Amino acid sequence: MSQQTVVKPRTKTKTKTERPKLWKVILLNDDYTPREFVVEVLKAVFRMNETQAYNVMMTAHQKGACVIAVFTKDVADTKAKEGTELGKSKGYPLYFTTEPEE
Ligand code: TYC
Repeated sequence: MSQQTVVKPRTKTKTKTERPKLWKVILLNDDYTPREFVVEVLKAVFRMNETQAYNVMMTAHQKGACVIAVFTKDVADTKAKEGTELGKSKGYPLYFTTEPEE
């Protein structure tokens, strides 16, 4: 008795779901916001400890900007706004911006 293998063609289509792009939150340096205040904002908004916050603040201070972390777009926008608003509430030009990750 001969055997035959029947191969059925695939009919279902698989949809590949791409992961959402992540966005960087970037801290920009300025000449007026006190260092200690920048550290407090980083701790409050980005849940950093004192050392992490100090290092990020100093990097921005020395290089002009520092990437803080990456988030989904919504979260990145919200956190950047929160940080910027905290500075504004004290009359400081502290500024956080966002940018898509490559
Ligand atoms: N450059 C500010 C100062 O000398 C401190 C500072 C650091 C401000 C980082 C903003 O993102 C910043 N007082």
